[in-house]
Amino acid sequence: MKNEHLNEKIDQLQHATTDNSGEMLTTNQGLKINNNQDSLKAGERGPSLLEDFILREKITHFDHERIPERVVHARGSGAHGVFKLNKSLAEYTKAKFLNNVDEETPVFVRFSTVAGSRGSTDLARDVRGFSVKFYTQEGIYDLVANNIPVFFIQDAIKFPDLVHAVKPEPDNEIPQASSAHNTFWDFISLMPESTHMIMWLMSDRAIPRSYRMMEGFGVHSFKFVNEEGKVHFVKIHLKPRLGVHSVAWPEAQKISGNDPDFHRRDLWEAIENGAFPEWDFGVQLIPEENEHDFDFDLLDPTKLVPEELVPVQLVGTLTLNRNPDNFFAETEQVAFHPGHIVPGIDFSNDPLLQGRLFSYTDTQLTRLGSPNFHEIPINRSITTVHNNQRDGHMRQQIAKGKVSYEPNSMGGGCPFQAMMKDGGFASQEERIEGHKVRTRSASFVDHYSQAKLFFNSQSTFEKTHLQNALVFELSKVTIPEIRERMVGQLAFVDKDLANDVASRLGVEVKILNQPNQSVPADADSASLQSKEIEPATKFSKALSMANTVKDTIESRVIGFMMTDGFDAASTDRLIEKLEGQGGVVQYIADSVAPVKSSDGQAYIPDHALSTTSSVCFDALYVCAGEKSAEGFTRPGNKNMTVDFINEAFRHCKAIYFGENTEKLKNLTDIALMKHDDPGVISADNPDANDLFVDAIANHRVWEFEKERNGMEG
Ligand code: HDD
Repeated sequence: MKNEHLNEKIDQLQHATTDNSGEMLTTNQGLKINNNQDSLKAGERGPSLLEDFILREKITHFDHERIPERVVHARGSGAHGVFKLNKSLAEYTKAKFLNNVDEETPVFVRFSTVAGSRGSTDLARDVRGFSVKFYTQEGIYDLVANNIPVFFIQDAIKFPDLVHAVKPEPDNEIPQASSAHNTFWDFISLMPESTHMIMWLMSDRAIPRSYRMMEGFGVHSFKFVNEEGKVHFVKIHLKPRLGVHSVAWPEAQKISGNDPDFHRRDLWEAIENGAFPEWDFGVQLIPEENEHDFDFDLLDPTKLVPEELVPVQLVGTLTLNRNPDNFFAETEQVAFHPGHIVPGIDFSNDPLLQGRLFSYTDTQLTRLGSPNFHEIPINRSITTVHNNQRDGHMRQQIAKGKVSYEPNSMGGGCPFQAMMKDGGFASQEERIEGHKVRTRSASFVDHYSQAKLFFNSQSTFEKTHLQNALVFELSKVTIPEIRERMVGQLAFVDKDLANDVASRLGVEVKILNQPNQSVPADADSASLQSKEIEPATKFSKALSMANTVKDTIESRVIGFMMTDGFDAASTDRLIEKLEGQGGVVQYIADSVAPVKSSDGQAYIPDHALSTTSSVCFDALYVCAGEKSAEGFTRPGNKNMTVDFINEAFRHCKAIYFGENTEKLKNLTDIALMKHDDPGVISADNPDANDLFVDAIANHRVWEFEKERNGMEG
């Protein structure tokens, strides 16, 4: 499968790829090794000898295998793919890869969580990174994006504070991969500018079902510059073809125990199975002269541009179609940088972006250990690199000749500067006038109106989840003043939200006229205190996951619960239907020993009941047959069967009972439901198979969550 997706970058990587098949073992110097089992000793039972260069080389290399993990976004997974342009943007940008329709640009994408260490769980409540390296014909363009369109802070100078606050606390290094602790909320409660981002972080966007079901956002306003020098501000979007979907928070916590690699595995398996994840690449374009047309500042990274004001134009497709050959060489060593741009793309003066432009090269020097990190195969441009930079640790390129300076005559003046018409990069000329000041623009001071816009745009169940998340997180905060201060912030977003959270935390809602501690010592703090403002845009459909794609079951995992004697004919019919639409069917049984159907066929289970959990499936089918109605029969498994179904039920998944399994259904909480629930399907309905497909595509019946959890009847 892998070789089917060759492109210029993969071809380049293959020159650096080794294959051990049929080869003899060697040292790093190419010497063939005769014994890899024993060290060289003075006598059979004597001490090992210093002379043993084979032992020393092997152990030395091993001792140095680890490199520092990323200071943020340490936990990640990557894949290769391709970007295809469907609609030319030549009117707006001269970037070639955005000009030529049907041109394909190789990409490498890395998804990540932010706060956890390299080995932490995928299902943490967290922002997800979504970095795309475009290997264009004009050099590398990196889109270093997140799955949330805004950020916590407005100025890069606060980034170390933010990260220190969210990372494990420095005295005991607890908790891992979690924002539910004192230092994070202490900081946030004193940073009103984070409020909008906090709404997103507490929403289900922060617990995605899959990397393949997340949006990507460039966050900052960047600039597009066309051939004539005309400038547009641009916000970049990636919209998943499978829709935006999440898991439930209690589910996320269990997945973290059952399969901490859940997202990594999901991405890997989807690509191996040929279910290539796809995103529409979209842009919101704002002519430079309209910069000030909004009631927020385009340079403020805590604000989004509502799609109602500027629609997203879909212009390309991003497809991931190849897993890496080696995690460390590719996914770990890939180095992204928002400053890697090509002609036709430029930076805005967003102070968060400006600080990022320094940080990313700097961090690679520590992480990858050398200014030559661009020579690591995954980081290499597909265009050739010519300059007078020389030497440094681990230099790969062999630059010929005596000349390593410019201007020169000895090298014929080469390498020479490129004219703009030949693709030479020239920064967009921008008139800047001003005093040298360390201050925040007054246009950045409204911190609540888009937080309100986000909250008000959520469906009822999404608001409930968001409230529950705040209660969960703040319940882990042990300092009452922090809880109180945070609830005071929430009151600026929505009074009912603040009241609900406060009552469940046992604190009072006080609209604290607190000093804004995120302003400089000498500033007039009142002038920088965010006012309570009504958002100009009151509702934005694109902000709610309830309005996302719900017409495909592609790559959803459906657990078939089977016991000996189950009905093969109806099971096979359903499998054919589900797999025909891209669903992934997995068998769950008493144990992994083969299960025999009523007509004597053997089915090999993918999981034993005790080795998996319902949280790892999108939907369940109880195979038809009277024995299924008894539940799994191995001692102790009957209760586990009922618990398994009940748990899927509480998490609002589609559950389908095959013929003659009513008895089992009646043992579960489903029997207590008073209303018809489209997520519970019985074989006596003639359209049962179709209804099951619809219910899986719908992702979850969140509308029935309260009733399914016995909170409403
Ligand atoms: Fe960052 C990594 C995204 C603000 C400093 N960042 C990193 C990655 C993503 C982002 C996706 C992982 C890259 C990978 O997969 O290797 N960062 C963002 C977004 C931001 C943002 C969307 C705001 C809009 N970041 C930000 C600021 C700073 C940094 C303000 C510093 C001033 N980010 C870094 C870093 C990292 C990083 C320390 C860690 C590892 C790396 O760069 O390569 O330099």
